[in-house]
Amino acid sequence: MKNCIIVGNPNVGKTSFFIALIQYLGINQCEITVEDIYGHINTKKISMHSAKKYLVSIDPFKTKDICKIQLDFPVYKGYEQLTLIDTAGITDGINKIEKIRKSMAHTLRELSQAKIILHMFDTEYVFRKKESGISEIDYQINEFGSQQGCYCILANKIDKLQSEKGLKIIRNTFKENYIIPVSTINMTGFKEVKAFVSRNL
Ligand SMILES: Nc1nc2c(ncn2[C@@H]2O[C@H](COP(=O)(O)OP(=O)(O)OP(=O)(O)O)[C@@H](O)[C@H]2O)c(=O)[nH]1
Ligand SMILES: [Mg+2]
Repeated sequence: MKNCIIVGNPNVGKTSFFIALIQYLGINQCEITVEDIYGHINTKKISMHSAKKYLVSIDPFKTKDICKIQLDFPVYKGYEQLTLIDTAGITDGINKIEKIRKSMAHTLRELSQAKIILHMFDTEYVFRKKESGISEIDYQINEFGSQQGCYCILANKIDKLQSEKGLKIIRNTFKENYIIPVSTINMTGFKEVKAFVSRNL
């Protein structure tokens, strides 16, 4: 089965987007498989409403386990089976907290096996930090994804003030890549993401 992974720095909006994309596909309740850093696997039935409540946070490093959902993804003439994967945020350097270090290693392992890569940025954060808002690990994910093929950048939080300026910085930095501006709050960009995933299945 093909898989599609959502990766990026902490707090860029990966989990919010993961849940919103599932909802956008018309799924309101699903089975989420949670894989923790010790290799324990737990499957739970969860409504998208409670998923948002429990899995999203304003604090970074909220997601430490890998969350997967298997779904029938709409393609041109029907459906293809797809595993959609939400991951722990990754940053440069070696984090002091062991659990965070292990969760990042887990994310990188999943990334190396992914067929479709959605690499997310927070446009408003990039605007605030300018070019330094794009981390070394982002460049490395970009290089890996660009070689791998089915890779696109999601420029998230485009609803925020000044986010368009952050988007411009991302576009100037990654000129060769397909970039989709997204807002999970306003539900914009989802049609384009769906089309991108669909044509890579
Ligand atoms: N304005 C705005 N806020 C967003 C958007 N997407 C997510 N957020 C907010 O950003 C914060 C982080 O969202 P998460 O979905 O937990 O981010 P994450 O990338 O999964 O974070 P980690 O799991 O910690 O790596 C939350 O407060 C969300 O409500 C968006 O499109 N627009
Ligand atoms: Mg998360």
